[in-house]
Amino acid sequence: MKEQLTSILEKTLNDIKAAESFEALDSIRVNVLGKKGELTAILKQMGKLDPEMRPVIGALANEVRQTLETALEEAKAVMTEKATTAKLVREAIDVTMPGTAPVIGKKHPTSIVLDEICDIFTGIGFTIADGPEVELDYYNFEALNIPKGHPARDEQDTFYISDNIVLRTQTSPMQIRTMENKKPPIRILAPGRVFRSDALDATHSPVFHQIEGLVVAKGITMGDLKGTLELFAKRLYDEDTKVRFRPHHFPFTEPSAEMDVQCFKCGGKGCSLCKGEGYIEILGCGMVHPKVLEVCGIDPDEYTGFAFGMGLERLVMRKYKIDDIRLLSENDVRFLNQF
Ligand code: 2U9
Repeated sequence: MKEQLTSILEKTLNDIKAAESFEALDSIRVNVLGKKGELTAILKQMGKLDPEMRPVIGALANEVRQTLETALEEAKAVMTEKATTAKLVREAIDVTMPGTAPVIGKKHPTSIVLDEICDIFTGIGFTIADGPEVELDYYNFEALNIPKGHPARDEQDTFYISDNIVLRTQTSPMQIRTMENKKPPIRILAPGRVFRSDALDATHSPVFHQIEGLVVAKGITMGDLKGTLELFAKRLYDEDTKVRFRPHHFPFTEPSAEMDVQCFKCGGKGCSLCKGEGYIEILGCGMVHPKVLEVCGIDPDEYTGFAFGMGLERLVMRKYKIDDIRLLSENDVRFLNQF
């Protein structure tokens, strides 16, 4: 029995050394030290021994049990240490690595130009006016000297909600509403969405943005109009930008004009951007028609004013050389990420 105990001790110590997992250690513990283990089986044969041998073998058996339990604990501790170290290495975070920058939104090119233009005019004393997109025919046409049947109505293909309600075709109605409710001096900028029943294609959209301006006070002249709009062009493009005014006609202004800026790409020589003209049209303007002042209760003999209007997408497309207006409303991030 002594030899059996010694060989169990040697074999099991070797098995413990060779074990590579907690499960392996556990099965050694069960197979040797468990109720049905090898050591327990030997101890059950103690009754067969001579009485004087029992204490000797019992002591040896306890010593073997103790040695094996200590060996199992130590092996488990070493295995635990190794597992912890491996986990720490595996899950280590290099805190010196640069963080992953969160993807942030970008300002839309139309908003960039809109804000630029609003800043220019608020910077010289204009206030921003806002108003309804669904408008009465009166404010969109009649009050602007465009009575029913006037050819200007045909030019502007209009979305009619009902006989007297339209989707506004320009932001002028806000200016009428302001003149009805506010005594001069008036200096307002009216940006906003407008609607025309044009088919959507590379250069037309049924929904686009307009920015209109209105100044009404005593003694306002065409010189004030030209000076204000020239300053606007120089701040929007650059100080050397030249402007020119060409006579035009609008029902709500008299005299009327269109303002061109010298092509910022070729400096006036003529190129693809300005189609060889050397100048690019950016807005329409004129002195507010006396009938428009009158209909708002402003005496045209006491007050005069000027007004202007520009298509925002047109300016954005020129500035960023965008050849398809649909890109400005399709929310394609590959396009928007460039700004
Ligand atoms: C009031 C009186 C007059 C606004 C004006 C224009 C000239 C003009 C177009 C530019 C391109 C519209 O987007 S567009 O198609 N507008 O050329 N607009 S004067 O005149 C007003 C506005 C309000 C009470």
